Amino acid sequence: MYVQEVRATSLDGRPGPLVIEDADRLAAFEARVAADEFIEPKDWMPEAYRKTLVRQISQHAHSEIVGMLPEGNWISRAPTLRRKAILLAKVQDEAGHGLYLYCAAETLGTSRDEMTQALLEGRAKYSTIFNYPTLTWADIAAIGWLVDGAAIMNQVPLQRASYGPYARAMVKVCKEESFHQRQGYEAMMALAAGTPEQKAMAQDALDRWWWPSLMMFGPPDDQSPNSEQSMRWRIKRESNDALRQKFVDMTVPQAELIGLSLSDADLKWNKEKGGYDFGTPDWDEFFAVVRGEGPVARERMKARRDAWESGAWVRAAAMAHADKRAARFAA
Ligand code: BYC
Repeated sequence: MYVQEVRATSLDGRPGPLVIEDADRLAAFEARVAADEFIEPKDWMPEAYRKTLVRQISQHAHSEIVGMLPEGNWISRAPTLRRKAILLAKVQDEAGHGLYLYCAAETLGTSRDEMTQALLEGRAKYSTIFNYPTLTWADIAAIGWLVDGAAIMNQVPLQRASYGPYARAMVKVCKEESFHQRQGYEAMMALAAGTPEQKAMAQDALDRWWWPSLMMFGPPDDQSPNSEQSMRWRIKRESNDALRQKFVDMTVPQAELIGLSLSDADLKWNKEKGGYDFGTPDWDEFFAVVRGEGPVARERMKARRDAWESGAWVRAAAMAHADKRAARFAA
């Protein structure tokens, strides 16, 4: 039997213990991935693959849950009953996405408690986009249109991720995100066709959310330490830059159609490339937000911490109830 030493990475990015992997099993695993077979929870997998998945899926789950905060903040201030009903449904969907994703991550041997602790202690990340404030109603429209639009672009390829539970969770998530994107665009369209003040509010929201939306796809490919391995394992199917380009190409005509402009002097159609050239996001800002220095990062983490602490009695009651039922069945 051939063996191979693999240095696993811990959840917070520190080098983990040396793991001795069986080279035959590793080769069989890589062949299955290359043949586009799904890897399932009980299948053998390299430790580094498992850790990478826990990192990405848990961060994805945290993003869904933290992402409820900026929108939830506007439920009571939605301008009409129809908009309120739509926003309520959308925020509930995000909670559902978080739950499917936590469940998918749990199939890899971690627990909800461990993942939550990693978030609350700053060892696990959530999407940079949710560290920006929602100042006006138009921000809610912009989030639906741009943030959910970027999320779909990123998540459609994840439906073919090599890990079965993650890929399958993405199928339902993508269907719902598609509705989210459309309702956001429709709300933005209504504002852009409204009074001059409403149109100015829509334009202001677009100006503030455009660049952070481009940052959602992650750092440029040449500064993305995880991409190469994740692409080889077919967790990621397309690179950060490729998805960012697709998002720009999809969104520019949508902005034009409703008479809004994108705040990018370098934006122009490139005939040879068949896509738009566009400016460079402020990557220093991106890395600062990733480090936890975003404009409302403290408020977001405080809200999560408070929710976890004030929900402790609910978790304890649910566990006590489950224990009682188990004891009754065992008797
Ligand atoms: N924000 O090597 P890279 C939603 C980190 S929620 C924060 O390219 P990777 C919604 C990255 O983690 C949908 N951190 O990493 C919800 C890595 O650090 P670590 C959210 C970021 O993983 C409610 C380092 O930078 N979607 O739609 O190969 C309401 C280097 O990056 C970000 C997902 O979570 C970022 N934007 O690729 C409305 C999608 N970008 O972990 C809407 C799933 C990078 O090594 N995730 N970093 O310490 C992914 O597809 C990938 O993880 C990423 C990054 C493309 C984001």
